[in-house]
Amino acid sequence: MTSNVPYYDVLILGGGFSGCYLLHHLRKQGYNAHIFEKGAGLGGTWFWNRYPGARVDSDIPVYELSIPEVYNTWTWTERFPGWAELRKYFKHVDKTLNISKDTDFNTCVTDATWDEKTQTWDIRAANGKRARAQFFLPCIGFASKNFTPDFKGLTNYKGEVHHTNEWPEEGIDMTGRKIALIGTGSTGVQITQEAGPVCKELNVFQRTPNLVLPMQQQKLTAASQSDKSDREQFYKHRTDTYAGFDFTFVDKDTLDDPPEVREKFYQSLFDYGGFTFWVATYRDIFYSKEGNALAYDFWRRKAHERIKDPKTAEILAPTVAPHPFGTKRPSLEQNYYEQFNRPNVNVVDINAEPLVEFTAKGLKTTKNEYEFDLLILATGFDAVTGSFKLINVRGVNGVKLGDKWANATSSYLGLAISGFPNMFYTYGPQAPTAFSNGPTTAEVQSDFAMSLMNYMRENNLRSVNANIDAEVAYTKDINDEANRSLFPLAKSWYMGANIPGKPIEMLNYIKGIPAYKELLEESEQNNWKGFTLSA
Ligand code: NA7
Repeated sequence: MTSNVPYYDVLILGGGFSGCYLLHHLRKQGYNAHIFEKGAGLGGTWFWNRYPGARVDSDIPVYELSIPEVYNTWTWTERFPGWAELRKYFKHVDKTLNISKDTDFNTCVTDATWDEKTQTWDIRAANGKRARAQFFLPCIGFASKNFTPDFKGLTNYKGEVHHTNEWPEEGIDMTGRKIALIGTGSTGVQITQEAGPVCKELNVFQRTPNLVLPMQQQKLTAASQSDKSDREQFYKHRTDTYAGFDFTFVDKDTLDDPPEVREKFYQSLFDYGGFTFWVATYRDIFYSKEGNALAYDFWRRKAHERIKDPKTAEILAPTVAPHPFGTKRPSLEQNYYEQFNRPNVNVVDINAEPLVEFTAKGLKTTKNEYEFDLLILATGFDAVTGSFKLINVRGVNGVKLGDKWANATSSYLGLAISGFPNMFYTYGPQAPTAFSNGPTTAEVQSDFAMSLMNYMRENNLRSVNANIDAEVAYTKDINDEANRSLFPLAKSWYMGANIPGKPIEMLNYIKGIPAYKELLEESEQNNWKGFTLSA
């Protein structure tokens, strides 16, 4: 081993939910574990996403770590906390667990190479830091590589322009500004709600309407969070639900209920809020065209009740569904539609008037010219697999992960990749990632990885590699299930369809967390089925 390169049992990449959870538990179990983190602070996605209105779409207390030292000493102020509160939470995590002690910040890893001779990973960062580790755990989230479309003439535009994922740390005052916002994903929806009330003018350029759901935000008191005696059970229960919440699909198909019962049920989900209308509704929502159309019909009626101008209503909630409900991520809203009732807020349907080019002062479409002084690109991410493309990962025989995945993604159990030994990733490709909240899936996957590492330590095993046949079978199952579902009917980041040229394939495990957990358990209980372990 090169003497001046630090050696760790485990090198974790990223200090978000997974990274903090893993570092804490690994240290407790006697591992010499360390984090390399690109940002200047902990929080992962919550370190980078600080645009106005950035807020989590999963509610409290689902959306937190199940570590007693942390949750017993923390109270939230809102059911769906915003980015500033999540940043404070991560400061609290650090204060409680001292994650920083074993973290190198501002350390953006560029290369990770498996060294067959020493059976270790050689990890290098842009700032010159380097480490060797027996295990390499990329915990880089599914939205690290942001995406700006190749808009014609974008560099001609002389005003201020920001991608939401690179928002200035000092913030931007949107008061009195003339703003153009491109993108109506979760980010675009959240910005619209903040910009509408304060800006001089906001034009929202929409390609696909977001089938938004009512958040039903609530303020939380400390008193309502004082009894935490059932938390252990609560966190366990998260993993018994489809998407890692405290609610899950009902055991019925849409047409099992008569119309009046269905209407009441849908309304109750809207009243409860959050993602219930998506993942605590009828179990056939992602599989039955007929059932899905009924959900869309209810959703559309609700949207139209709130939008005054019929033309605007038809753009935001069209007669013909842009895609089956929920096959593209719905986001949560608090007063999204009310923004479009303001005289200063306008939605531009870029299917009816396509973008032509940017000019020094604004943007030309086929029908109009828009002038603005702030351009906000809420155009999303090269999601799920994109995070890995930022790193040159090389496995056995120097094979590049980017080459292996060039035409199709493959993994075993959405956490290991054949030919990349001793590497486990969390909340990434082919896991329940897009259909679960971060803390839940990160903990399920981290627990599995730690069990496997413990087994290896107890049995003096040095390396573990996913078997290629297990990987092929797992990947086939992901794709077969997607093809049985309605997901391929939407152009979404779930399917890689938001990035020009990216292979179209299901990037997530869509059968839900309980089914996923069963696969992990099956492997563990059968002598780590699907893996080859070596001394
Ligand atoms: P999303 O959900 O990927 O949204 C990106 C938006 O940008 C979406 O409305 C896109 O329209 C739009 N877009 C992308 N490319 C273009 C072009 N070329 N022209 C016009 N509009 C475009 O990203 P977010 O940041 O909102 O959310 C990402 C995830 O982070 C979110 O789902 C949460 O899980 C957290 P499209 O819909 O593709 O027609």
